[in-house]
Amino acid sequence: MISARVLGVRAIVLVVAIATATAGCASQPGGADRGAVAVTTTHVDLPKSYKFAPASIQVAIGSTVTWTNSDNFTHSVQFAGEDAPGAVLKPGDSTSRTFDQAGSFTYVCAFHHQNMTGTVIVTEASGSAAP
Ligand SMILES: [Cu+2]
Repeated sequence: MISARVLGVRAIVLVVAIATATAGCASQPGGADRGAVAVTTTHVDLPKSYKFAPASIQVAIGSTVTWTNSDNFTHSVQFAGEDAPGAVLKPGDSTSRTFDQAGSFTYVCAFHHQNMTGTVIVTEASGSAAP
């Protein structure tokens, strides 16, 4: 009888462990985004080669974000729903955009959209970290 009770406790522990693991997975939609944590900044660099850094940023509503092309190639910043190629950035060029709406805005480089994608997360609360 004692062994049966121990087994029961173990079963409960196992169930809790599985539930915790499942909850952990559910909080990370996509899975492929692991490591792409949004950085709080208004400056995105385009370093060598073919990338936005950081690729995912978070800003307060009303912020102006600036992209600077530090690469040796021409790139662009084209937001979803915009005509290609969006804002074209030759080496050394920069472009800015002000975000007056909260939300998650994705963009690509129209010339290298398979390698170069980015996201701007605009939060309602100014200056504080959103949940
Ligand atoms: Cu590009």
